[in-house]
Amino acid sequence: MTVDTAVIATRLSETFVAEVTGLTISPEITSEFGRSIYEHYLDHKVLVFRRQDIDAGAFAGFGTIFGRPEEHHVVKLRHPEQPTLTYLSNQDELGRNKEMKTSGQGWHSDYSYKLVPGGATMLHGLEIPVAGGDTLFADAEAAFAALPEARKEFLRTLRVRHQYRWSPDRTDPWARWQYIGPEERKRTPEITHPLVRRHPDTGRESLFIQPRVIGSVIGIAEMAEAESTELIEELVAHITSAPYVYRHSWNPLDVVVWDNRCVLHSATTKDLDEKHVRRLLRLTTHGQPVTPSMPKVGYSRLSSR
Ligand SMILES: O=C(O)CCC(=O)C(=O)O
Ligand SMILES: [Fe+2]
Repeated sequence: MTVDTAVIATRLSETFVAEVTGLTISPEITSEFGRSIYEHYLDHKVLVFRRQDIDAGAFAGFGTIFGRPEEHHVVKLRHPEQPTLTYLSNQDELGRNKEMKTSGQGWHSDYSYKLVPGGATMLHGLEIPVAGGDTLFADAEAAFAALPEARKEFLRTLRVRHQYRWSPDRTDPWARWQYIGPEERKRTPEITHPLVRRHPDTGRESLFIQPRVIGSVIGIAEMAEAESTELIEELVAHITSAPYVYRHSWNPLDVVVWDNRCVLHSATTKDLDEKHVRRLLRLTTHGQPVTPSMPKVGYSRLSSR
């Protein structure tokens, strides 16, 4: 773990998640402490900053610490002045359809169905209900580390088939496939990623898998469907079991950033009544191609842990 006296981070969960105290996000903080904040992000995987009464510009600028911010491909979802920001809301606004209000529900890593999946995702809680609407996080790196060596060796040989909004059963109300048309399907072809990935900065390995329906996962490549489904369910149950899960209960003005390269997350907004307004600003950064578990060479920051 890196020692940094300028930025204080306090662990909130056994294996990951820290709260950074004593700073208010600003362009100066971003340029002066960006590097040490990034180091804490690598160490803790999820960072929480409380009471950030900041504008959209400061939030967008802060996001550059965690990678190159992505502009959302749906233009009408973008913030009017900051194209790298979008709103996440359970209200009817900004062209959000009913389905998108709960689209973060269910375990996933952002944009895992893309050839280059997401890097960081950062949220700013603008309006937060008094109860409900928590976000769950699971440490897919600690979950992998805990497996027996022989199991790790086997899992390292596997690849996973992903496709945007894929679902084994299109009549399932959770099957998002039905919301996209043939053109969008063509633009989101099936791709495969290694099941065990190495973090591009730390060199640490993690499980890159999520539930089939929610997570746009077709199955394990070259494995019979029943066996593949069983393995996916077993791994997801392991990653999302109590020792590896942190529940973030939002307060207004919280900023939370997580590393999609080693962490799964899930919204819990499905049962949140619309009269309890929940609005957050969102920024994501470009990730890197998913690298399989090769020998530990060439990483910028190999952890000693
Ligand atoms: O609304 C939430 O709690 C999380 C939403 C989500 O999955 C995301 O922003 O990527
Ligand atoms: Fe997400």
